[in-house]
Amino acid sequence: MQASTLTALKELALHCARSAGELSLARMKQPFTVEYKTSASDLVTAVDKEVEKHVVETILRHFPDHGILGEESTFAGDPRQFDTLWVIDPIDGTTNFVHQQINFSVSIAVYHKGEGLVGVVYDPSRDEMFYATKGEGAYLNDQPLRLERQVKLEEALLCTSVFWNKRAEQIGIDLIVKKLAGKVRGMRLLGSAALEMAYVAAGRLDGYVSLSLNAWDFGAGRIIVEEAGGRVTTMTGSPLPFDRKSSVMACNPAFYEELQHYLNLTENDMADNGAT
Ligand code: 2AM
Ligand code: CA
Repeated sequence: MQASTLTALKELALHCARSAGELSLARMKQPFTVEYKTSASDLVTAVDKEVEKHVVETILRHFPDHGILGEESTFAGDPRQFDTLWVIDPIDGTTNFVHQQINFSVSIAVYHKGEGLVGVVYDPSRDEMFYATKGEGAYLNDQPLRLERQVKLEEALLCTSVFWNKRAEQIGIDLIVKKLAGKVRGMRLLGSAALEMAYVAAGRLDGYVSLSLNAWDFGAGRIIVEEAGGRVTTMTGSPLPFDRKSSVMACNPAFYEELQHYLNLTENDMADNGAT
């Protein structure tokens, strides 16, 4: 890929994230409809749908042959049929958007033949733009992000998500809540996976572990953490997929090995529990 193409992708991703965030903020001030997707704890609003439509139209106007994997899009085909795939979540943390009006984000990633090229996570309520381009480092509002502090596992502040997949719940409760929370300095749960991963890159959190996330929840955050010098894999240490559900472990590199060893989770443990 040419450097000029990479720059064009980055610029468009930043533009889309900012305009999507501004649209969410504007719509938040007016009444909007909230629907249940699968249950009362799985929400979608008219704003999620409108913002995603706006982002998709903007991308396809510039790059009509690119693919899009978006949370609210009814995507019928195989995402791998496209060389270049945009993985987007118009509002990551919809429940926070509805209840708190803070702690939600726009997440936009660009993958080319499975390789993460651009990741952008924008928090419109605080006007914080986290972004990274492959090989060019990670930034928060143009300030470089670099995970240079040597953090020990017992000094780490970690974050997790609720355990969406019922069958993954047991691993979540046994390993993350009971075992890990007692080992580290503290555990948090903010409710936007993309933002939590961006915070790992920024050193506000030292690590993020979660089961059963969707590709659009971690697609951008993963690139930002890696470009900041962090480690990102599944919870069993495998490379993260870019186009399907997965568990996620993203953290300061100083304790990554110790954390993997401490959890000692095998692919069989995951499979036995139907977890990802
Ligand atoms: P969302 O708000 O875009 O749905 C909350 O802890 C995190 O989990 C958010 O990133 C949220 O994304 C995501 N999430 C919500 N429902 C989910 C589900 N059923 N499966 C996986 N992730 C989900
Ligand atoms: Ca969403």
